[in-house]
Amino acid sequence: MGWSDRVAALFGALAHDDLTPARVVGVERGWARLATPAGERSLPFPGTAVGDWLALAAGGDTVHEILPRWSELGRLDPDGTRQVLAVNVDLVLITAPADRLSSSRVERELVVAWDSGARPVVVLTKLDVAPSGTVEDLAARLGPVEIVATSALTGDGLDQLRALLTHPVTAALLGPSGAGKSTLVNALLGEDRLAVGAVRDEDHRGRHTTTSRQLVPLASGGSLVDMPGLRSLGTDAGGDAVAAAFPDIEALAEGCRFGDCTHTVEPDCAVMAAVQAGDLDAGRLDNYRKLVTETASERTRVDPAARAAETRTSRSRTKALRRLYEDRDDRER
Ligand SMILES: Nc1nc2c(ncn2[C@@H]2O[C@H](COP(=O)(O)OP(=O)(O)OP(=O)(O)O)[C@@H](O)[C@H]2O)c(=O)[nH]1
Ligand SMILES: [Mg+2]
Ligand SMILES: [Zn+2]
Repeated sequence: MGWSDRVAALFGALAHDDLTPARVVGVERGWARLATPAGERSLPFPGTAVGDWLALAAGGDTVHEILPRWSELGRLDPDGTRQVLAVNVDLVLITAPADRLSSSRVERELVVAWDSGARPVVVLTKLDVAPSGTVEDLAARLGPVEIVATSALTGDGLDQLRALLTHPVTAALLGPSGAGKSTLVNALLGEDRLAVGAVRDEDHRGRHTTTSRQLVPLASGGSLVDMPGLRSLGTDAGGDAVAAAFPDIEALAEGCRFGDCTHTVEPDCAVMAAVQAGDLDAGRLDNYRKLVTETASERTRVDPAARAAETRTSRSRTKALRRLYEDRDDRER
């Protein structure tokens, strides 16, 4: 379940005998479902999230400590409260269904994913029903992010996913209801373990089949958090997460006349010039502006504790970004 040198070091730093490690694989109404060396068990323990590493005290009946988290995937729910979805995740798999593709939703999910401290990978699902050119169009819109095109039906792209999901990687599936997240987990498992539900005929929306988050170990060595599809995905992400999701616009902005150009009304705006020249999708720029405004206004409402947490995750985010660019350099070489 993702035990690694990093977790061993965090655990060892507790300098306390008689502790047992455990990983939170499910959370329900104040109870945490745990994977422990002695098997699965549940403890009444609120305040934890799927993916947490715990140190259990002797006997294993009480939680001595929650180990420090290296990433935290979260959202602002519709009433503005921060909801933690999964923690200690290395990869966020953003599932985008070909039968109901929304590039702006994927861009929002990329911002949320970068803000978590984990690395995002876009997973196009239902490739078997994708009109031709779907992958190319999506890649053109999203710029330099990794995209894996999959079909649970034909098996396309599953090996590519398995290659990402090796030990000790923990990944989380983010995406709308009906995107095929649980179907993908079943396909990777090779068995129908998780419930899946048909989408509505008229608009291909899902019916919210999955109702709780759970961490599932895979034969490829990694583990995967299946999540319920989210209707809304508000975010107070930091500016660097927005920048990471829109590296093309950030690069273009270097050429604007004003350092604080908003790419709306300013003269000599290199970003608007790129749209005019057909080099940048106008919808992408609109969505970028929207996300910049939304995240900035949400951030002004956050409390000091949230701000401190922001500083903590930004360090791992920088590392994740550096890895992305190193990966890309490797490929180009
Ligand atoms: N054609 C096709 N259909 C698929 C594929 N993957 C999933 N589906 C269908 O999409 C529908 C939704 O799949 P689910 O796996 O339940 O979707 P989900 O993302 O888990 O949805 P929630 O649990 O509601 O968030 C089901 O009818 C699946 O059979 C695929 O690769 N190709
Ligand atoms: Mg599901
Ligand atoms: Zn500009």
